Amino acid sequence: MLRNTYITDPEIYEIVVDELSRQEHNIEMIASESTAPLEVMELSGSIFTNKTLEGYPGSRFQAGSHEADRLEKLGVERAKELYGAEHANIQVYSGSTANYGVYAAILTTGDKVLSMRLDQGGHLTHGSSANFLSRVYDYDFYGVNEETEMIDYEALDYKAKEIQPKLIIAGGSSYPRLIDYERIGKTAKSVGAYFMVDMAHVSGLVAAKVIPSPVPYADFVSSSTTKTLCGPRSGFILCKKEHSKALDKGVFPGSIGSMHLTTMAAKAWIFKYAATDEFKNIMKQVLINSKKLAEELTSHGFRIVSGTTENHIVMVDLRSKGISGKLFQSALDKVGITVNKNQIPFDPASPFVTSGVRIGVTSITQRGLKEGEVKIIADIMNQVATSPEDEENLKICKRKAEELISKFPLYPSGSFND
Ligand code: DSN
Repeated sequence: MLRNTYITDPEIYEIVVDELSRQEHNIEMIASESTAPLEVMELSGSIFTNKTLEGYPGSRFQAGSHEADRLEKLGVERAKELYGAEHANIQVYSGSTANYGVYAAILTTGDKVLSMRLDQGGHLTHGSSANFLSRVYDYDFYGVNEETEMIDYEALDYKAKEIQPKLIIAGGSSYPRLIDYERIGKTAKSVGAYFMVDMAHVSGLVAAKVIPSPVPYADFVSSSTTKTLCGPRSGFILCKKEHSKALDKGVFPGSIGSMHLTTMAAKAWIFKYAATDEFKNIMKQVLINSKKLAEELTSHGFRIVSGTTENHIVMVDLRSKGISGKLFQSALDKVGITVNKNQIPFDPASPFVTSGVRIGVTSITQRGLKEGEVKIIADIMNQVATSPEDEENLKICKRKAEELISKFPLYPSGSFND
């Protein structure tokens, strides 16, 4: 691995090798993460790094685009085929820039946008006051019902009629339930709004057809490729044919410059792989593992937000255990289980402390862990939560976690030997 860097920059080499070791020896459960197949890694660092290119196949701003044109056309066709979409743009660099591309395509300064609150499951790029776009567009928000902790569709509909937004956004980063895309699509239609779904978190589950797809109902579907899709650090957008010209213009030159052909190649690869039975089986197991985790944690007295999960995310309310998300995240980190603190709906704690954690099961499922191992993880989590500041307890838990994960290699042995 990194043969040349090893010679020219041992300092950087060592950091990367240490990160490989960290991932190998830890139980990675950040819901936005997955383990990229080796091909995705190879392609992400390919010779295409050297190529600068803007525009679209047949209309480029730089010469020497023949191979890149072939690549982009192939990637676009594969994305369309995988998701049954009428049009795809695969130039964006991430889920965030995918969203920016859609905004650039259809919005102008001051336009009203209705999206899901960040602290109830939405995303930073959907209008959070911390994001610069909150100063460009006029965002308003819907959320979840306080009792069910599921999207309050009636309130959403009411709000849409009241504010008459130009765009309604569904999807986000910490919503553990399925979303009724058809229903929100109808609301959008009834007020003459565009409907965009940010499916970044669930795009692998959608590709594998183990949960419903937003594609038939949304004008635009944005996504990153690193989460359940298990691809490179990048993004893409799907849309209806009627919006294709506006979207492509919104992406380039509207919101990005030259494309990243390295990750574009890796995206094209993952779009093919995601149609295989191997990938579909992993996604099926993701759903089984997340349900199992929710059940096991419940049996240990944790409260699961909305009572269960219908995707790869388990949102855990820690108040019944009398600990904060910050403390639990840090204690689990010492044990070698990586999760992130996260606000839960109507959280009295700040985003820096939080009453909850968000747990994802994609990476562990890719490594081959099944229900039996998920139960062991839940048991360890419970033992950590019982005495999160007792170093002896954490040492015992760490040994258990290491013993478990050591049986499931991150990559096949020898993958990085060269
Ligand atoms: N939105 C962040 C997350 O879900 O973790 C990064 O994608």
